[in-house]
Amino acid sequence: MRKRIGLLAIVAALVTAVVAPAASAGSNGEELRTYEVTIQNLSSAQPLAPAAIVTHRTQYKLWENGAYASAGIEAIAETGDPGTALGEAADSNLVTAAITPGVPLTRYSTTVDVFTDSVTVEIHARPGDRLSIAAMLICTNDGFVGLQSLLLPRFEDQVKTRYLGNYDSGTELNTEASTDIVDACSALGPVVLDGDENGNDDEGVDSDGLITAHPGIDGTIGDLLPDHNWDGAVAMVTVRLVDSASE
Ligand SMILES: [Ca+2]
Ligand SMILES: [Ca+2]
Ligand SMILES: [Ca+2]
Ligand SMILES: [Ca+2]
Repeated sequence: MRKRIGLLAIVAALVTAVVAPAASAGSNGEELRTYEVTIQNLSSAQPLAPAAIVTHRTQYKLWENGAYASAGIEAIAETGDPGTALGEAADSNLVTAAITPGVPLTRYSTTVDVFTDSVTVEIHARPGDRLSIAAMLICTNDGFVGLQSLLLPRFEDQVKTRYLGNYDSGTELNTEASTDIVDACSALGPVVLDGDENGNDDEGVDSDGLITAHPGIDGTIGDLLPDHNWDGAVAMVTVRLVDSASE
């Protein structure tokens, strides 16, 4: 029983804030649509932290390849917590809804305690809205999977499926050292790291780079191993319009 509580506490540390929907939508009389969003972990190497899922107008950017990470994306990439990013999104009048499923995704085809490798949520959007997603690659210094501005399906039962890209937020050096990696990597990852549970140093290894494609895990320079490296896409999203005229 002690082990179970320990795991849940470690995983709960990934989410300090459960943010309500931005919910400014529909105030100008536009109908809200309801979408079903499923995120699937495809990787046996990397668990994923709770995602930030945002519906928004075209001009809004949750994150952008080649740009600086926002404080919210830095927090997602370094700690796994989507709360700051969701708060930033909810403050924008370009955002319709900003939510998190509030659960991590285990590695492909595995279950750890109450957690599994996919999650489905419903989210509201306005006609013409886009969908963006970011979630930490847990066994990295500052890696995340991201979807950028997918145009939502227009017709009921129309399904869109996309792979998420793997990115480095540019905000922490890739030491691959256990002291710099969130402890949930041991709890949910492919191997228990030496030295965990020992926290997560984000300050001593700060960097000031841009968001780029993630170079992957070296597996020899720190405590991370080749087992933590991935080949291709780590996550996939499936989006379906389930109700074109919600309140
Ligand atoms: Ca940082
Ligand atoms: Ca980095
Ligand atoms: Ca650690
Ligand atoms: Ca760190």
